Order: sequence, then structure tokens, then C-alpha cells
Amino acid sequence: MTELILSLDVLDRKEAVKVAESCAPFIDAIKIGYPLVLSSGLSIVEDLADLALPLIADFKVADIPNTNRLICEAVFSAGFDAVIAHGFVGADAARTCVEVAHRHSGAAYIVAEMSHPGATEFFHGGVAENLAELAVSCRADGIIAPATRPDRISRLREIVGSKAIYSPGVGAQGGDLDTVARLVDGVIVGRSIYEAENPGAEAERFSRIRR
Ligand code: BMP
Repeated sequence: MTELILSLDVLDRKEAVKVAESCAPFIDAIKIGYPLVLSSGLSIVEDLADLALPLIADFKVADIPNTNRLICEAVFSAGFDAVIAHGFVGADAARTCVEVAHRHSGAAYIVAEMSHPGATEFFHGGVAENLAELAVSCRADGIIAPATRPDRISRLREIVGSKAIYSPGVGAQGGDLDTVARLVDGVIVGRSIYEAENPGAEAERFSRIRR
């Protein structure tokens, strides 16, 4: 089964909870990043707790090991189940995120390659491959890879093997759901769902990948 992960980049707290509640039966996890946390505070985690869905903190943590540790401790203390971190800061810093996550019985995912057009300026030429290797060596639970470039997902799969690949970029960014769903463990979808007139119905439509 391929998981469907809702990217809840909704700024209004009440609206975010409403969207999450309507989508809950059709999704496997909720990804929350700076847009929602900066507008609503970390306590948004408590508002979503009743849904009993894993909450992924997409803070793309990218600092020195000690600061990464402080950030990740705050993330898991707030009630998140997983964190997304950058790997380009080096194995020591990325490993710190993984260690904190595992100490809290959570998960850590490393960004291997991003989905936007500008990502090719820096992530290509072997960089994404190196980041995927780093994710493996740091014992991360998986990587983030671009739904906008299925060929790159396949290449990165060769490196990470059975580790999870979660992939944003379907819908609003142009990635094709069915193509990507066959290659990854989870598809991350934001605007196509939460900007729809009926987010729950749209999530249900996307949830065909879970079958
Ligand atoms: P949308 O489906 O609206 O494009 O949202 C995708 C989500 O995934 C956004 O939260 C974005 O920040 C995130 N994301 C991405 O789009 N590409 C990446 O390479 C990594 C991401 O975390």
C-alpha cells in the first residue's frame, strides 16, 4: 500500500483542523511545516491529536548537531511522530536528528532531492545520490524525493533499498499521482487537497493509491 500524506499548509487554525478532520478517514499521516506552526503555534499538534494520525514535522532541520538536537527534542516533546531534516549539513548533524527521533520512538526522514525546478541547480551531479547514501549511513527511516521527477525517484530507490521514500510534488507541482505512487512508500499532497472545494472528497479521490 502507498500511503497518502496530507501536507497541511493551511494558515488559519480552525480551517486547518476542519480540513484535517474531513480528510482523516482517507489519509495515513499529516505533514505540518512552518506555515501552520508559525501562524498557529506548536499547540496545533494538540488540536490534531484526536485524529490519531502520525504527525510529521516538516522543519527541514539544517543546523549544527547541537542546534539540531534542541530543535528535534522540541519537535518530539510537542507530540510529533516524525521529523524531516536536511542532509547537506553533514552526517553528524543529520545523525543527531535520527538519534533524537529514535530515542522518542519516532522517525526521521532526510531530504535527498527537492521537487521544485530550481532543485536541479544543486541536487544534481551526484549530490542527491550522496544525500541518499548519507540517509542510509545515518540510519534515517527514509528520504524525501521529488514526485516531479520519477526517474530520479527510481535512481534514489537503488540507493535506499527498502527504506521509505516519501514524495511531494503531485498535483499542484505537476507530478502524476499514479506514476509516482508505484515508486514510493508515501505521496505527500497539499494544495490539490486543501484548496479543493471539498477537501475530504478530494482526499478520498487521492486515496485510491492506498488500495
Ligand atoms: P503541494 O502539494 O501544495 O505542492 O505541497 C507540497 C508540500 O511538500 C509543501 O509543504 C512543500 O513545502 C513540501 N515539499 C515539496 O513540495 N517539495 C520538496 O522537495 C520537499 C517538500 O517538503
